[in-house]
Amino acid sequence: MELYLDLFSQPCRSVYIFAKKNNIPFEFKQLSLMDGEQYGEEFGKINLIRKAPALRDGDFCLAESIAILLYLAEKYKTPDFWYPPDLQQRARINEYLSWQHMAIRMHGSKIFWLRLMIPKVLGVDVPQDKLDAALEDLNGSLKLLEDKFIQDRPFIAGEHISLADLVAIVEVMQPVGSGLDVFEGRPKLSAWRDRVQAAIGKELFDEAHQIILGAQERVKLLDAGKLQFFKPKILKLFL
Ligand SMILES: N[C@@H](CCC(=O)N[C@@H](CS)C(=O)NCC(=O)O)C(=O)O
Repeated sequence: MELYLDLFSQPCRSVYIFAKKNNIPFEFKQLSLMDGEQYGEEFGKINLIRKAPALRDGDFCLAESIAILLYLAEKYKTPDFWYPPDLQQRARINEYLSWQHMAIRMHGSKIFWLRLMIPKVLGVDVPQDKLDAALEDLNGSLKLLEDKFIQDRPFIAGEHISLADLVAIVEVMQPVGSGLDVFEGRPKLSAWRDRVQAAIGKELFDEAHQIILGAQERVKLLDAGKLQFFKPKILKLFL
């Protein structure tokens, strides 16, 4: 089985951590998003959506991180706590997985792009009012993560880590990669992060996040000229 991944990407990190943590055998196929490899001919045959992560298992190709996580969980019969059979626990996880795309994911990614990628690609700083508005959205999502999804439980679905926590933590770490400490002043979120990190294992957590936590330095070294294919997307999505 092949997994096409770039650990700069949050959904790639969730798939990577899940596969490694559960000792699922796979070939790591590095797909460099910054080099535009998602637009190459070879990757188009794997995933026409042209996003990472993607999976190939024999003749079977699959896109979308949540679908990939569920495929891996079912195929390799991973421990139940990741996606419990209990109706309401599973519903709680599905609720989080359904919500997060347009909330934490969208707002955390936006901060990462506004603070780090856009100044690099366009050569200009993003206006402060855009940054303030994006931060307000992210703060709103983080508050919902704490108040609605974590509440006073150790993890989103209760006593154990689940796919919901895994998908949540990788997204929460994305703005951190741009130098924004989202844990400051948020003891509940910090304590949850510590529990998720311990459940995953610090070594694996750190390995998966090494690239994003070094993003400020890495982005400085990128050649802006080679990133211009991102410009239309930036103008449409972020500015
Ligand atoms: N809903 C998809 C999102 C995948 C996605 O947006 N991947 C981004 C990286 S985080 C990507 O491949 N972007 C490349 C591009 O847009 O050119 C999933 O969960 O897998």
